[in-house]
Amino acid sequence: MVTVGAAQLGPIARDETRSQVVDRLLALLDRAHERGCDLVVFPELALTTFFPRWYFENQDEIDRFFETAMPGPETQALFDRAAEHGIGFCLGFAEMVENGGETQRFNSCILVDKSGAIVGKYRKVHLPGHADHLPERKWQHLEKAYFDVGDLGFPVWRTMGGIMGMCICNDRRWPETYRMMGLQGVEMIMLGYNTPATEPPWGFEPTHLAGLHNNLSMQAGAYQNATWVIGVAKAGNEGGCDMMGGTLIVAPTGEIVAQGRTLEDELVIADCDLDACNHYKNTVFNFAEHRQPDQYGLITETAGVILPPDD
Ligand code: ING
Repeated sequence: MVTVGAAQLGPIARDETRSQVVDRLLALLDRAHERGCDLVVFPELALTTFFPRWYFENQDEIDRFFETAMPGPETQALFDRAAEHGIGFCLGFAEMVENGGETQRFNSCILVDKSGAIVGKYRKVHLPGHADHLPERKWQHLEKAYFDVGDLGFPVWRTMGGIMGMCICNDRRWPETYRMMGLQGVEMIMLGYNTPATEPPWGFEPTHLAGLHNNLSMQAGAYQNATWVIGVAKAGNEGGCDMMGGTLIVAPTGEIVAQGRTLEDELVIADCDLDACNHYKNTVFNFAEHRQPDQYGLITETAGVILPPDD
């Protein structure tokens, strides 16, 4: 049994300092401790505002939002408090690394165990939006410009008494994400998201669809891979842009067992029995027994659609 605290964040202002944000994360950790949580899941880019919504002229303006060390001077307090409480956590942040003389930038998250050790890292694979500045848009969505595509695949780790995996935001909309971890026996997938409520990257959509697509994606991923899914929002009005809430905890049955209510810092808690995955993993979704991978070639052979020949 893992008692999970989905630690939703309200808006983070563009000029909010790292230590101001870390203070908010510490308050959520303390509350999680009071409530007996084993694990806390923070959102995507939990240390800064969602900066890809703006176009920046030069790189050093963008780099202000990145961490060059994790833990760093301002985030060490988070690791210390979590270890003090004996709570593991998942944290999303913008990661800058030097790799063979080249600077790489990723939309990343880490999994830290109850001792404060980093046991896993994931780098976002599905980067939505557009690579070029689109001045006619009310909001940009420049993740393709600001981040490299994640290069760590979809790993899982044995920790917290189970098999844990992570993904980030847009990843949750792609069934491949869940299945890659499902094929490694994952029992809990943690993810954070920053999702505009009314203005997706391509323009207006009826507002009720944001919630439907959020829940649909994660409930399907959970059920079809017999895993828990923890989805945690950065919510509220950030710099004028309304971000959806909808933080939720989904059981391997696909049922939502706990849901956020607000657009602010909010801890959503549920007792997650990892053994609840076993029924479906051994029956409906016993992959070894029922899947026919030799029939699924297209799924990895092509990125885009291959239409049938014109008649
Ligand atoms: N944000 C959004 C997400 O996938 C988006 C992009 C918004 C896609 C609305 C579809 C609809 O939730 C990030 N950061 O990936």
